[in-house]
Amino acid sequence: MFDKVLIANRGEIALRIQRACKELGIATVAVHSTADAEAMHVRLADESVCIGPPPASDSYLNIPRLLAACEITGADAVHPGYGFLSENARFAEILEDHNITFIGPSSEHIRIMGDKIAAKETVQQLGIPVVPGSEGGISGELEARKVAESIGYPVLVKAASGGGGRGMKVVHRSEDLLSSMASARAEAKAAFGDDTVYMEKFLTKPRHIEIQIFGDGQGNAVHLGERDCSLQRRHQKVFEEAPSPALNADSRKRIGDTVAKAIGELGYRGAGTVEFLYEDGEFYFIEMNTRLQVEHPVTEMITGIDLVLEQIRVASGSQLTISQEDVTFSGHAIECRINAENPRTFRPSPGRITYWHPPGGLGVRVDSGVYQGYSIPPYYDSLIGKLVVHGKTRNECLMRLKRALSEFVIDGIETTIPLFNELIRQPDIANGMYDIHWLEKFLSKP
Ligand code: MV4
Repeated sequence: MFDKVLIANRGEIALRIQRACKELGIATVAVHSTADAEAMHVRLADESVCIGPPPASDSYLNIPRLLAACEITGADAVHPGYGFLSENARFAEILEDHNITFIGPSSEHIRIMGDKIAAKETVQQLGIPVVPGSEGGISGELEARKVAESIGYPVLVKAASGGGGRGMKVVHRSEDLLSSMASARAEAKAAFGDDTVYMEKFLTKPRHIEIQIFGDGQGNAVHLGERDCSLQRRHQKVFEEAPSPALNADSRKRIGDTVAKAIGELGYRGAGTVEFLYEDGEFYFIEMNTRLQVEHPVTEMITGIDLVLEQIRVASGSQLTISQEDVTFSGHAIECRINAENPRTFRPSPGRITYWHPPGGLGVRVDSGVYQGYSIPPYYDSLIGKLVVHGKTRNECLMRLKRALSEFVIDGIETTIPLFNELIRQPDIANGMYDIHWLEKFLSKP
């Protein structure tokens, strides 16, 4: 096991990782920018190192500075959290070259899944269902026409280096195909320096359902069920739940077993998420995330498995101690992302928290990195906390969520809490009847 872990992140996830380290008896190193000197993750760590000025490119994303912090403190492993360098294959590789363990998958698996075409080919070969479309990238106009005609309009042109919704173009009619392809290519070139694009059938009203998986890099892998993350705005998730109101136990087991088998064969190590679109009873792979995700607590609440603790264990060379039969699902969990933002426009609202009273009680978990009197700096993501609620049934979970939201008081800044108070009173949400477009439609109503 490691003696000392450096956490290359900030905010609630840095605290979350510290908690797992503490339970394992591992010392923690916080890194921070000058803007984060007063942050909670710095106060709670055993040691801290200032790694640069506020812009992330000069601090949390700066590999030489992070390496220096490892060197100074003698950390033997790095946990990247989510965002920042968590899916940077080069960072994982450099750490390994310096005999520091990257708590995550191999750099090779990060690289494959970062290339959306390679990812799709890889998982398809392992038996995971994918969206019908081009085989690999599209080179010529003739090929584009052929593929579009064979899968039928509407089609979606996606950037190979994209992901998370960047660099996509919907094409409704053959007349628009070539011009849309050209603009998708130009956008991809400008954004990622790579104009490779591929084509898929455009699914018009899917849900976003992702399967949490966990492997030990030695061929063993389990799935921990799904999360329904369909409530999103501009590709930012807002509200996530497990199990999905759209799945039954049979379809959960079928897709879960397929994914776990594939991930085991791949020899994948650590936590990962296989993202699907789900429409008319069918699953279609879109992407795989090779990191711990923001919404991982939803899975922890219904399985009782500490995902970060398991990440650290397998990174230190341990085999998976859980088999698929050991994974049991209990009740329902919902996460609301508490952002320092206007609840209607989502405009960031940094500033001082003059009053902070989080909810408590049975089945209520608040993961946050802030405190009363803390000033939220304007430089980073506006997520300041996550309210995660568990109940025996979805109904009990919703009742408890309503109660917890009513207890939550945050003064001095705007937050997304009022939006959640509104959402849980919508019949479609209460009934679990929503797709990936529901939230934006709701927000566009006067
Ligand atoms: C799609 C799609 C419809 N059809 N692919 C957006 C983010 C990226 N992960 C994939 N995305 C989509 N891919 C096909 N073939 C619709 C989306 C999409 C979406 C997906 C998940 C959650 C929210 C979304 C919002 C808009 C579009």
